[in-house]
Amino acid sequence: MNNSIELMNKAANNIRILAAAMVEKAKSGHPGGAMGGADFINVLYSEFLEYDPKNMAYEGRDRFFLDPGHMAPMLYAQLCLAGKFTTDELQTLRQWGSPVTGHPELEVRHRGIENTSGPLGQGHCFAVGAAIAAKHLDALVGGDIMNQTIYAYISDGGVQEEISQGAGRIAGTLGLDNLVMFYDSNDIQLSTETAAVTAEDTAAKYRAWGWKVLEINGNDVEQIRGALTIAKATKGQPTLIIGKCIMGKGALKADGTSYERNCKTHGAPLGGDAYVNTIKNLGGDPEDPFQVLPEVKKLYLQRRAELRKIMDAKYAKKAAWAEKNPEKAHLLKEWFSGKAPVIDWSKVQQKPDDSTRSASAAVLSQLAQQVPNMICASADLSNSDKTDGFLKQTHSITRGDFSGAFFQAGVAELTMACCCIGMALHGGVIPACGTFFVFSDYMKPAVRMAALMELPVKFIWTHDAFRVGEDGPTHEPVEQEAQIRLMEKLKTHKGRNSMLVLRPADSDETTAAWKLAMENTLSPTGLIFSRQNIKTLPADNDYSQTEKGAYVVAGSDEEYDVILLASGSEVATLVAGAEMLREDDIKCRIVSVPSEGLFRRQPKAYQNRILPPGKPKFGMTAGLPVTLEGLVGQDGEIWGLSSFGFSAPYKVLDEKLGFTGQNVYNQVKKMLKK
Ligand SMILES: Cc1ncc(C[n+]2csc(CCOP(=O)(O)OP(=O)(O)O)c2C)c(N)n1
Ligand SMILES: [Mg+2]
Repeated sequence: MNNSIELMNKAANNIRILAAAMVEKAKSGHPGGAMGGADFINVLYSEFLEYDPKNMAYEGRDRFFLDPGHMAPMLYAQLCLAGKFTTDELQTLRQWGSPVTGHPELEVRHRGIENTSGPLGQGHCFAVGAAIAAKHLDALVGGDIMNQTIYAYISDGGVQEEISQGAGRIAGTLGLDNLVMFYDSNDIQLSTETAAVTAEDTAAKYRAWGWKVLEINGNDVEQIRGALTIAKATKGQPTLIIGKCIMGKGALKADGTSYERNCKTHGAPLGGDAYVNTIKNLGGDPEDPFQVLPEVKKLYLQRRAELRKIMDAKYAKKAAWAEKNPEKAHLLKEWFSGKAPVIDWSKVQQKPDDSTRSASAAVLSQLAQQVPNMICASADLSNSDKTDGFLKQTHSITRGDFSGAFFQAGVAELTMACCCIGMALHGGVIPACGTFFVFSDYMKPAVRMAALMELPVKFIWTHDAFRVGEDGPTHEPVEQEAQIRLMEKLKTHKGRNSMLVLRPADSDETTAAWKLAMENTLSPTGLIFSRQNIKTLPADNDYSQTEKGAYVVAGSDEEYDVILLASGSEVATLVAGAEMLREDDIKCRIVSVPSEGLFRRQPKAYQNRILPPGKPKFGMTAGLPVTLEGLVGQDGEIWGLSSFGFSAPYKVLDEKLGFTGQNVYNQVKKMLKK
C-alpha cells in the first residue's frame, strides 16, 4: 500500500475516463455512478482484492459482487486495468456480440465477473449467500483454506430495494465477518435526489442489524484504505462502509461549470462539449480516450506481481493442507467441479399413497446424509414444506457455527432465493430452498436470474394447488404453475432449457424427479409437491420414464380410445376416472407429464408415440387450462381452473371444482360424444 495518493487518483481518473468514453461511444449507458465509485474500486483492485490473474476461477479467491449493474462500465474499465479486457473491447460496449454488454451477469473464468445485478438489490444478496457458502465450506474442510473475503458494492437503489432488509438481517444475524459491503452513497438516483424518497438513517439501520458501520469520504483513497483495513480485521460482524461519493466526479458541463451531483449523469452519455470538457478535466485526451496511462499500467503490473506472491503463498498453504488432508482436498475439488454428486437412490424409502411433499422429505433425508456439500433452506416453513426431512439429519447454520447444512432464512422468500443463488455463484455447494408454491411469486425475479445464469439451484415448492383451501384463497396457487412453466419454454442463448420444472404424480415419481433435479447441473430446477396424500400409480409403473418428461402410466390400455394426461396429483384422479370409463368399454391411455419442457426435448418420434396427434385427449390440471394447452392442442379438452377465490376443506373443493374420478368420467363421455 505504498502507492502514492497522486498515482491512485490518476488510476481512478483513468477509470472515469474509460467509463465515460465507453458510454459516450455506445451512445447509451450510465457514466455518473461509475465515475463516483472509481476511487473505491481502484483501491479495492490495486491493494485489497486477492485473486489469481492466471486462474480467475480459483475457489479461494476473494469475490466482488456489483449490485448496481448499471455501473458495469466502472467494472469493465477496472478489469481493463487489471488486464482482463482490452481497450478495443471497451469500445464495443452494448453492441451485438461484444464481451462488454449492458448489465453483464456472470463470466468468471476469462473476465473475472462474479456477478453484476441488473435488478437492483439482488446482487448484494447474492454476496450474502456467497459469504454463507464460504463459511460453510470453511467449516467443512478447515485448514483456513476457504478464508476468502466477499466484497459487495451497493448503491442507493439497492439500499432502497426491500431485499436489502433480508440481506442485512441475515448477514447481521449470522455475523458474516467475511462480508464487506461498500455503499456508494452519492445522494442521487435515476429521477430524483435520494432525499426526495428517503430520510432514513442508513448507518443506524445497519447497526441495528448487527453490522459494523464505517462512514467515510468515498472519494478519498486514504479513507477507503483505512475502512477496508478495519473491515478485513473485524470479527463476528459484516462491515458496511458508507462512502459519500460524488456522482459524476470530475464531470463538467458544456459551459465548463460543474456537472457533478446531477441526476442527468445517471443514465445518459455526458454528451458533446460536456464530454470533451470532462475528459480534459480528468487528464485524458478526448480524441483518444481509450488509453491506460503508462503509470497506471505500471501500478497494475506491480499489483499483478504482488498477487503472484499472495497466491503462491495461498497455493503453498493449500498444498501442505492437502497433503495432510487428502480426502478433504479431494472432496473440495469434486465440489467445485460442479459435477452432479453420486447418490445411492436405492436408499430412499418411499411410502405408498403419500403426499409428494412427504415423499420429498424422504429424499431430502438421504440427500442430507449422502451429499455433504448440499445446503437446504426454508423460509420459516421447514415443517410444512418438509425440508425438515433434511434438517433432521443436520443442524442449522448459526452465528459462530457454520458446520450445519440447513439455512433458516426467516420469512423472506426473495432473500432466501437470492442467498441460494449467491451460494451457487460462489460454487462448492449445492443449494436448495423451500416454501409454499403460491409464494413462488415472491421469488420469480430470482428464479429468472438463476435461469439466465444457468445456476443449478433447486426450488422446492409445496402445497401445489387449491387443495390448501382451508387456509383460504390467498394460499391457493392457480396460475403459478403456468407462470413458472413459462421458464421451461424459454431457452438460454446456448439453446438449453432455462429451467426444469417437475410436478411428480406420486411418491416414487418424486424420487425420480429429485434424481433429475440433482443431475441437472445446467439450470435451476423447480419441484412442485402436493400437500395432500396421493394414491400411488398402478403397480409396475416404470418411474425411470420420468426422465422423458411425459410417459405412459402402467395399466394403460394398449388399444385406447382416449388419452388422459396430467401432472401431479391429477394423474391419480385420471386413473380413478379411467376405471369408471373402462366399465363403459372406453379404453384409456394415461400419461403422466411431470415436465412438458423435458418432454419437448425428446425426439419427435417419442413425442408422437406418447401423445399421437389426432388422438382424442383429455387434460386435467389444478392450474390454469393453459398449463396443458400445448399438449392437448386441438385434440380434446382440458379441465382446469379459470377462476380463483374459493375456500373450503380440500375434499369439498375436489367435489365442487370437479377434481374427481367421477367428473373425469363425465367430461370424457361428454367429449367423446361430440
Ligand atoms: C429492481 C430494479 N428497479 C429499477 C431499476 C432501474 N434503475 C436502474 S439504476 C436506478 C436508480 C439507481 O440509483 P442509484 O442506485 O443511486 O445509482 P446511481 O444513480 O447513483 O448511479 C434505477 C431505478 C433496476 N435496475 N432494478
Ligand atoms: Mg445513487
